[in-house]
Amino acid sequence: MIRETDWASRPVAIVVAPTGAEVTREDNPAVPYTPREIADEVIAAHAAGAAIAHLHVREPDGAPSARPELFAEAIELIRGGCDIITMVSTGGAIGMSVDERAAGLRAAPEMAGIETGSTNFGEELFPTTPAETRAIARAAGELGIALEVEAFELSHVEAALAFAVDGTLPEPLRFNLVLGVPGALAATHRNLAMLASAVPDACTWGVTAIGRHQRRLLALGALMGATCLRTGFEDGVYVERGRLAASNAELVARTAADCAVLGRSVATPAQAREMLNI
Ligand code: KMH
Ligand code: ZN
Repeated sequence: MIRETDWASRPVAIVVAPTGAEVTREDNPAVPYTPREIADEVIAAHAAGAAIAHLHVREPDGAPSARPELFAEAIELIRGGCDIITMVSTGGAIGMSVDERAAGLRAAPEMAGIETGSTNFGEELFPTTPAETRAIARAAGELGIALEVEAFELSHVEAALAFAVDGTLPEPLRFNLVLGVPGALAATHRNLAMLASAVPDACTWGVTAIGRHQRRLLALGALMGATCLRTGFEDGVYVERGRLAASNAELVARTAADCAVLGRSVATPAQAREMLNI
């Protein structure tokens, strides 16, 4: 955590989430599906300033996938092109079993996201029981994979702190504060302040904001001292009102430019590893 008086003293790590599980080429024709397409988008995003890639994989027709070989192929291709930090989702897609959600761990990423509670997700339920959090944390721990808590609600931050106390989650905790999922916390400055203030000083936190409020919420996060700011097609397909982003790299470049205006430099992957204690 950056002390409030030192808010501009450390660089900010831009996270690119290139494909997610919900957006499709009907939303934006540039959404990558195959491991090669995902890797090319990530390598270009790294060149534009991204330090971390948050990965989901897809079947060739775009359906969200839990096949470990697709994660492994994407990560191998990414590592062949740049030194970005690879992070797999264990949120997966609505309806996946916990085993399917954990499939990416077998591809030896540096990091994985982890859910510490349940929420509505649009019209669906996105459930994660305490037993499922423990199972994913155990699998990641055995493989030496660093975890980031995906917090969609205040209760997810509080549950993660309890999981640190009982030893389920290793410290220091890393939080991604996720705003704007319909059915969960809205993307407002009050909600960001509320979540960030629940994170203890010893932890790091970043911001994800879904949809049209993303740019404003990431800027607020930059000013509040966030360690990470996430962008990419998983979170929104427009670069400005009415204009689709041509690529994930365009979204990363916009975020990097906004950080420069706000007085935050952009972290290299090596700097991000140091800040996140990986
Ligand atoms: N696709 C969502 C159901 C995560 O990556 O951890 C879950 C998700 C969150 O995208
Ligand atoms: Zn995700």
